[in-house]
Amino acid sequence: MQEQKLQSLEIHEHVIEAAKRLEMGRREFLQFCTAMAATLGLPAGAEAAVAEAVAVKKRPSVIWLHFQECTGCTESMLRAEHPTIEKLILDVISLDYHETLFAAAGHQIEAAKQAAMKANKGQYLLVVEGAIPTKDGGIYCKVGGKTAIDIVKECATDAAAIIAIGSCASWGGMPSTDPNPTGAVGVNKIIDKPVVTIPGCPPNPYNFLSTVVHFLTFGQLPPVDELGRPKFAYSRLVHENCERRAHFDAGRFAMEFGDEGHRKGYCLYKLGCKGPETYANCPTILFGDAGAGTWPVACGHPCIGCTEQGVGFQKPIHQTAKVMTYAPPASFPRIVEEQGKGASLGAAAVLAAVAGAAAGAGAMVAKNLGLSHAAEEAEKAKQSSEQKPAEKV
Ligand code: FSX
Ligand code: SF4
Ligand code: F3S
Repeated sequence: MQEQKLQSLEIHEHVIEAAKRLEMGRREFLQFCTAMAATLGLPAGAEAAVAEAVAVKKRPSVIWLHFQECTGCTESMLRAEHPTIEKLILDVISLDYHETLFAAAGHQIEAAKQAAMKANKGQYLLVVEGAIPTKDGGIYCKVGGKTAIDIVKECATDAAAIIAIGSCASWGGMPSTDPNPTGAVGVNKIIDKPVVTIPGCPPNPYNFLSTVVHFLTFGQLPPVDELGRPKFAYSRLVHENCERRAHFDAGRFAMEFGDEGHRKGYCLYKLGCKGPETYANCPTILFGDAGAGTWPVACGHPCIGCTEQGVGFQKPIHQTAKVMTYAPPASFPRIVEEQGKGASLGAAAVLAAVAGAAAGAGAMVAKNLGLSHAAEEAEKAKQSSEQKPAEKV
């Protein structure tokens, strides 16, 4: 049934055009839309709405501001090993102002920003990267003679939605580390509109892309937790999906960097891993598209809790984490829809909160995005030749 639906979409002219524009195969484009729908926790069939939105809808204008930060958020979007992720991001949005990426400078770029805000009044997405210093009237970060505080307020006034990208913009991040000399805070401390936060230092570009695709498909940003983080990405602890979890449960720990336990891939809890108190989908979504093992713990470094306010950049790296899942919680969330009332697409957009396993499915496709068809075929051939002797036994 699903297969048939995908086949009928494959010959849709908008899908053909979109795939061509993105230099992807039609099947690859639809796989991407299916993965995106799964990542967002949408019901079966939603990939058609996602495909239509990406293929047909007018790209939202984006005003992207930079304040106190290292530009790692932008770098993580643009430095994918293969060009696909940043190509997708730059295809689904119309980037009308971005200080790092724009060739223009000075009055020219200021004028471009004002023109974009005027032309897209009430419809543009405001993306803020970096913390906002509040001490001494906000003088520690100024652009074009205006403080970061004034710029955020000005740009937020007519924005349709606001995204704080990275831990700095979400809650102050690294610039707010004690003693926080500039009084750095997140965007939500400056304006009183809702702010969707995508923390991480840097954040995962796939989470940003999924958030924007949700906005494009449904005209609103995805459901968030009490800290403003999209639930599809931040509802599970790193510890829940960690590949070293069996070692934690069995009491096998690395005690020092480079010791036998570390070399064998044992759990990093005793080296200060904050996975047990950090909500993020790093182990399922991974970073870059280099394949398995591209996230901190898999590389042998403890999670420092970079997505978690009060943990990342606050708790010492070697301090052991508060374990929140030692005993099963008293109640678990429902994992199946009640019989009789199928969720509508609109309702699912609002309720798309429980996406732990689905995010894994999305990650698998995300991981493969950009790999050439030939490389995939070669990998498949290799796997099947490796399997053959075993079948004979
Ligand atoms: Fe850097 Fe972004 Fe960290 Fe902050 O990411 S990667 S310091 S979250 O604002 O540029
Ligand atoms: Fe993984 Fe860290 Fe949890 Fe160990 S403590 S299982 S390394 S997340
Ligand atoms: Fe950050 Fe921990 Fe993920 S350090 S990138 S939340 S594994």
